Amino acid sequence: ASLEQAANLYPIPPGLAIDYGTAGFRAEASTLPSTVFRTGVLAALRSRQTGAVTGLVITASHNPEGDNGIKVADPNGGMLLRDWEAAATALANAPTSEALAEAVQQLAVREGIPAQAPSGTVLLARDTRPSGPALAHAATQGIAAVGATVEDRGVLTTPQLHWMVRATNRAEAATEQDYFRTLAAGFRELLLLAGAGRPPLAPLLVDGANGVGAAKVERLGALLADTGLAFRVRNSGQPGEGRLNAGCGADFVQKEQAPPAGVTLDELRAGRGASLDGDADRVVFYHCDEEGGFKLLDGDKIAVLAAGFVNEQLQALGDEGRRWRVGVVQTAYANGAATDYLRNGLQLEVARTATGVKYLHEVAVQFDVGIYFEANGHGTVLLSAALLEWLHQQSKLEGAPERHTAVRRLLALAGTVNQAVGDALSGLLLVEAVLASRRWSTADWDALYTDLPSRQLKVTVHDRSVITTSHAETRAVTPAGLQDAIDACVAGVSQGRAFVRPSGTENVVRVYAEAAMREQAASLANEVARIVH
Ligand code: NG1
Ligand code: ZN
Repeated sequence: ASLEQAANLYPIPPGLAIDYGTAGFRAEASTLPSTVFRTGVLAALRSRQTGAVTGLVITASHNPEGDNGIKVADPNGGMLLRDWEAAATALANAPTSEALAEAVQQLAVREGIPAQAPSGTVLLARDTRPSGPALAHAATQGIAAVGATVEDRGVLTTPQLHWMVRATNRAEAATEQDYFRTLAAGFRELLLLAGAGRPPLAPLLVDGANGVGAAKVERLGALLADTGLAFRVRNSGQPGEGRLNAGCGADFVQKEQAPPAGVTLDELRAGRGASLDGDADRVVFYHCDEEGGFKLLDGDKIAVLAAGFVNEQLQALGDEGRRWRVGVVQTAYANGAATDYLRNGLQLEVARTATGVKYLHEVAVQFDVGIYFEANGHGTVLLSAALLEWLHQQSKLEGAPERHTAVRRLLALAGTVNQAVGDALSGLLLVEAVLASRRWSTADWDALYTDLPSRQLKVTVHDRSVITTSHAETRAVTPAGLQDAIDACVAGVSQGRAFVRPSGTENVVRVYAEAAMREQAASLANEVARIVH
């Protein structure tokens, strides 16, 4: 009865039809209280089932300030188990409080969730959106309505909360301070191992998207000031700066291939820049190239940089090092030139999955070092438990200095790089540390391979679900004839590639095209968009 009573305070808005989607619920904020309350219930039940803490983050990531949403962190710190996504959608859409109670009952039976103890614990956080506090309250009420405990961690980035869930369940120190200390310690070690001759770190412009990441980057920077690391934060969200994700942030910069508000090309001549998204789980880099143009270094470039570094360390460990499997996981949006460089330049295994980091993560954990980044900058580097244990053993043995360095570098990487989910703050440190170790400029990094020109378009259609795909979304299965028509457009285009897929987060169909020449990529995208219309 108490669940129903509590749920009555959060009635469903008329006509609501909401889906858990690729990375949680997302909508205009005023429509969300009932959904957030019910997701609180769900996260509590998942905690009770597993006897471990789960997490909730109130955020709509790179979407406009008026939107909000909620993401669930599973006990391992990753995203909600996929089997539970349908349950999340069912609870959110149950038309009445009675129907909600019934859906909860069914879920409890199906999943074998104990009725009593353990009651469950949920860690809660939110980004800086004005609608955040009220929605956090709704989540708290949902968690409490099924007798679970909430630990409100306040304003955090999405990856910070995921990191805390993972650490808590591993019985490790799990406060925000511990998070910063762990990342910073790994970075310090990597810099130390870069040796005495390394040039000082160049200042890095960081576009905080006017979101939660800005203040967190400042804190991380303060902790590492003595290393020479200097973040110059723009779009910090302070009074006088712009609005969240408006004309700035990783999504804007990646899609527009242009500098964010508050950053000029001139400034980029003096050093590189990086943009975070609204909840700081994505990061992309950029600089001003020799011709004076804006040049993006996206998630593919980060993956290549990380993969080359990891690979080199394992090679330095000889036959024993080489037996560990390194794999890079990409989506269809990965630039063809990046895939080619990984496979043929670095001779690494490349796997391809559908869009959405949860799919990439699932494949990445099957490797000893799994590197995954979406082109949009969302990703991480995961080291397997077996590899980490071996590295710990190796670190205690005497050995050649190069060997020791390689072992320590890989161990340090596992601390610097968030092992739960993709994390923009980790991404900043990873890139700075690898560039320093290699004594590379942004231009050196960028020169590893040249992106094929590409173009992305959005097409609004009456019903995007008529498009279904196969082969990691690179082939259209329905409607009949669509794939043949796309093939006909691509035929004859030098290095041409194009695909369409329904977005999992917006009511649009996305079109992607790449080709040897910029004009060809653009016209290929336009032609394919015309077919979809
Ligand atoms: P959709 O809307 O399904 O394309 C977008 C991004 C994904 C992922 C999710 C979740 C692109 C092309 N797609 O998904 O990579 O980040 O949002 O945030 O960038
Ligand atoms: Zn995000």
